[in-house]
Amino acid sequence: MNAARTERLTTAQALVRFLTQQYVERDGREAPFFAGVWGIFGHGIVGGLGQALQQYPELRYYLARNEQAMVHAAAGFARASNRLRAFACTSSIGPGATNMVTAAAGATINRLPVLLLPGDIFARRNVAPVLQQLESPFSADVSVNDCFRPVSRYWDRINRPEQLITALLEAMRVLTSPAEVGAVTLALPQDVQAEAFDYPAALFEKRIWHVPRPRPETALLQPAAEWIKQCERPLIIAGGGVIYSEAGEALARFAEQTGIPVGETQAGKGSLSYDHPQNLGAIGVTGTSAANAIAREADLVLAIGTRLGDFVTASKTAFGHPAVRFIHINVATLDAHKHAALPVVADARAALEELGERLEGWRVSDAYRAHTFRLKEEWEAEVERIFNLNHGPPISQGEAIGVVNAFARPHDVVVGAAGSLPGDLHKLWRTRDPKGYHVEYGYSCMGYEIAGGLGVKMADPDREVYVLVGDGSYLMMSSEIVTSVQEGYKLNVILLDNHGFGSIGSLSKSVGSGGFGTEFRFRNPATGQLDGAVLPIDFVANAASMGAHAIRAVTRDDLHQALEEARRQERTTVIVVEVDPEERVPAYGSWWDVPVAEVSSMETVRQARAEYEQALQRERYFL
Ligand SMILES: Cc1ncc(C[n+]2csc(CCOP(=O)(O)OP(=O)(O)O)c2C)c(N)n1
Ligand SMILES: [Mg+2]
Repeated sequence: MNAARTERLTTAQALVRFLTQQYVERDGREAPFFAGVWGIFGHGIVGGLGQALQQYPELRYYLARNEQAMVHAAAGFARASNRLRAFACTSSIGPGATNMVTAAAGATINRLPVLLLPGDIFARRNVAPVLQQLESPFSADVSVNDCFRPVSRYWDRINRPEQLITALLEAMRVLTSPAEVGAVTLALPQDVQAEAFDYPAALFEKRIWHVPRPRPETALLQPAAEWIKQCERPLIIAGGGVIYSEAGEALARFAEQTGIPVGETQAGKGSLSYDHPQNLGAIGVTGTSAANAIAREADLVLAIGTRLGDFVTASKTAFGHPAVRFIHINVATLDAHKHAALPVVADARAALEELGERLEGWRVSDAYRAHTFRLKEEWEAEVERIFNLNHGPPISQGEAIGVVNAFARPHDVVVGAAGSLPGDLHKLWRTRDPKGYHVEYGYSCMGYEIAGGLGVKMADPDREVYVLVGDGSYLMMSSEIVTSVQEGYKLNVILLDNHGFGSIGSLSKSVGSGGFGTEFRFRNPATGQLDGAVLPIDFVANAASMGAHAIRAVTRDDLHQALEEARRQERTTVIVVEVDPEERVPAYGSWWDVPVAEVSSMETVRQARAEYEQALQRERYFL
């Protein structure tokens, strides 16, 4: 290799050339890291990155309809690929860029790699202010792209062509690190993108990034094994880290060997097949009666690869044993130390294997096992009850989920994000494949569903993708139906229409506000409020107008037939089902801290506040 050899390229051309040469390797399997670049061009990138993408079609360009949506698609793709593949996303300067901020936050919170390449204001400054420039009276070096700083795990602005050289290596370090991963932003001033520079040819050689499986320290494994041997009622919480690490089989072996039952977080659902006798299902606010009962009694919690967010911990009320202790296997120290856990900073699979060896011959008591099996059976009976309600029409959302679940094949994927669906799916969906459940619940971002589902489909087109979306989320962002039609990636979208924000409506009732402002109704001249007739929204016509095959289903049978019809379709199909907002899936012994007004003129609020103050007493510190 001649270190002095250079290639004269624009900054944008160099960037694209570099991206085509990045590979990742884990467990000896190697693959290109970038699947392409999503983008919506504007004056901020059309002559820079736009030109480079045209010149190098080996990095495929995907035209999206909304910048937020394309970053969701990129995040969905990365999650479905166990973070071993990713997309870059490029936008013009100004509104195109800031449209990406929401989904960038979602990617970072969900620990997913996405490379963001927003155009930026001129580095040379002389023509400022340019169209869409945010002017700051105290600095010429501030632009709207500074909004990406808190939502990125790495951020840089490429004010000179040669800055790209070091920035790209930093970007790749973060994007391929299981512990540091999140959105990475390289803001690209529009003049610099088009500027030529003599780049070292070595920058464009194939580069393989090894994705590590850090092994646990003996000094921590030893006490971890001791703690487990000393406890009587242990519980495993399986988070997304189990799935990203492809540790499902190691977890099953560990659980079978030790007899410890498992609860799953949203990101961790699918770690074990739903019918594994030790899988108690969802845990936390949206958890099952079985997992939540065991959490209340557990004297030791072995958390694996979870953020331990408030939905998992039921706002720190889930764990009731006075002497409960935590062991946390996690690649990220940020997570491993939560709840003052014994922080086993390591890859999930590596740690489970080594911990399993140290627990050879140890097992929970038969009485405890029998107890967990009983709870599991009770829970499965409850799912059957909900799936077979035969309510309405309008049918219940729970039974609609049952119909879709029974119809989907084991390796198909259900996708969801916000509203009442994540809770219902977390509880009810019977997952039979580690990649079969994909609900975005780190950011719970309305609008993720269809866009994220597109990314999931692109990651593995052999799977049917079932996007379950509420009417509210659909209205917020359904634009990527067009993109799915454009690219020939078929989605099955099941739109559950309850005429408004069912989830927030019931939350509003629980804080004493009676559902105020959460239903999709006409303004009523008599009251001045939004309590008129239900808004007539024709979702079937709306979906059809974007090129989807659209079907209305009223009964359970209709829904089943519509799913059959969708399976025969080659293009995205949207099935619209009205569901009864009053027939909800209940909560199972859990609580979520949503503050209630301390003083109010309304009796319902005062009542809710009194209950709230009671419930707050159960929140704990784990020190
Ligand atoms: C972008 C965004 N805005 C607002 C919210 C707050 N929020 C959570 S769920 C929800 C209502 C969702 O309505 P819909 O999709 O119809 O689902 P439903 O609650 O009816 O099941 C709202 C407004 C959010 N999660 N994301
Ligand atoms: Mg709704």
